[in-house]
Amino acid sequence: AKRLSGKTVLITGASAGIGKATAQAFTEAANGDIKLVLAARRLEKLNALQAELTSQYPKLKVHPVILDVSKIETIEPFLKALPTEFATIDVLVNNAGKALGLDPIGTIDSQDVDTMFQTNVLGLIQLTQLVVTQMKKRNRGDIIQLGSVAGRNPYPGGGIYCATKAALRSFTHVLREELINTKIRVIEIQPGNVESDEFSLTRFKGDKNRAAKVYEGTEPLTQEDIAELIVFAASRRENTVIAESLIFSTDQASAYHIYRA
Ligand code: 8X3
Repeated sequence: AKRLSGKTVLITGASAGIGKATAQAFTEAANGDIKLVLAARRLEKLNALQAELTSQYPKLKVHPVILDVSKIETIEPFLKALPTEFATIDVLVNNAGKALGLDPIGTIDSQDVDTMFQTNVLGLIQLTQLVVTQMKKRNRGDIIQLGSVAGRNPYPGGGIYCATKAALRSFTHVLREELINTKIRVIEIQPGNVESDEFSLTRFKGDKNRAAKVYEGTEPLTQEDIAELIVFAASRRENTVIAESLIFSTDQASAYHIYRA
């Protein structure tokens, strides 16, 4: 889309899953006329993604860079070190995030509590605060948050994950209110079950059988489905904000209602 042309898009968690699919979808939608800052912990994966994308779109500009959003103190230096060409962020996709475990409250590993809050909440807040400051100076920009149905319908076993997504939702809502007199768009995408590269594998700490069970008997959404929605939101007319978007496969109606054939 012409509306994306020449923009700089920063995607966190870009090495796999929804983040990776989002990098691909922006590239295709802009026909390569876009600049991507691909941030994640695993640089090799980002380099491979860069090679894949630029082989199809030689004009595309990609900056792969290491970032662990759970290390809050590294976020400001990461932004300051961006090459000039990539330093003005037009679209921030706060995608990095994870669920760890489904354990009942009282038995949740305290390291998991910290990791989920640091990644899904504290890292996202820090990055948003820094990027919104530059966006305010230009009176433009899109902030796209990866929320979840879990932020709206908390479920047993989701004591921490659901709380992080509810925190994200509240923070994002306040941000949209505070930016009412600007052209900055604040967008929250709330997926239900998505069979992405690593989400359930990470939740169950590598247990493939438990991860597969999440999607058993359903036809889950894919990471590409979510990426399409993100790109759709970012490519609306500049006066239009897809403020919140809850997205399910047809066999899901809430966090508690999943039809299994
Ligand atoms: C992912 C959806 O239901 O596994 O955020 O929490 S769920």
